[in-house]
Amino acid sequence: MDFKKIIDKVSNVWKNIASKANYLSVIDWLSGAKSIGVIWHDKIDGDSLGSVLAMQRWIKNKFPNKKIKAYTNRKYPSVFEFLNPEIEYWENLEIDEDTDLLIILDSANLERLGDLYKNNKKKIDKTSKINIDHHISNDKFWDINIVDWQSPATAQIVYEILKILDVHPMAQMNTLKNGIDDKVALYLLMGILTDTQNFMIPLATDKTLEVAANLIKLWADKQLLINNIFLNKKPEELKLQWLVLDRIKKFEENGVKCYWSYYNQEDLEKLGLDPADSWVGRSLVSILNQISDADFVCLWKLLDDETTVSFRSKAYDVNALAQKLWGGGHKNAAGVKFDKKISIQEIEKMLQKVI
Ligand SMILES: [Mn+2]
Repeated sequence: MDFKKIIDKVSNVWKNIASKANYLSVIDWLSGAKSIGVIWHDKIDGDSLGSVLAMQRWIKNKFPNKKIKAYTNRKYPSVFEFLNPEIEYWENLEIDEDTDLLIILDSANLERLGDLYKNNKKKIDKTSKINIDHHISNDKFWDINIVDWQSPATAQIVYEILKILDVHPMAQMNTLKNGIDDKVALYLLMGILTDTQNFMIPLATDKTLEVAANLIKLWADKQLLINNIFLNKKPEELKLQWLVLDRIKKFEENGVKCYWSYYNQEDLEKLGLDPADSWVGRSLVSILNQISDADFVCLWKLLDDETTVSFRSKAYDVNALAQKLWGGGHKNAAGVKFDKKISIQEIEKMLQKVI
């Protein structure tokens, strides 16, 4: 073990003590609220959905008399249907007027909430907010901010919080029920598996594996998640993979090596895949990241009215790069969304600008 690792361990102990105080304040806010809303960023992934469902169910278990609702403006990707998620979604969704506390999960800022924020700006601005997140780009300006960019998933932070609150006298007062039941554990494990790409990213540490082990001990069904999320592709999705791999291009600028590829609306329609389903094609950028000499890779999803690009790296800071294009995320995984179609010809020009 080198010296730096020892220093990191010691500073983590201090950090844990400091964050515990912050965790405990969450219970005061929860106890004081009558109607709670849980919201998250508009591109629903396994971590945001898992964190939301876990938080919602834990509050229901521990505070059965409180009203709690999870809201989103976008339908969750169909891959998560096996969970039968209990969330409210439709376009122009309005947050209930009686909501007196909002828990915002896995969202770096209010703009990331997308249309949900646009439609409910007044309500969201005036309501108390708890911010739980792991994006390095998080604004941290809400009433309570529990932000740890060293955590590989928001679900890992939610677990740390719920583990402490579970045995808090105020939570025990309401019910003797175990707040983290098998379903809460399942949702949290889903967040960790999906955001860490099954523990592959550098931020997945011994602590992450320990949390995952604890969740499995609490009866999270790991195999149910693996079979439904990772081993559940339609043949057409593998054909899309073939297209993406066939189109790989190398781009080098200032000594930085990038490999990129794309797929577009036409590809998806030809294959009978739903362009609105944000999960389709999602794992493909990780395959590009297998290229050994890539400093970073990116995959462009070119839809008729919207373009999203996902960046991945092994060490290169793609968050900094994405921020130059008004996006963000994490050091090794980041993304940008444009509200317009971008042509293939424009891609390298954009890359040239930001490298
Ligand atoms: Mn996340």
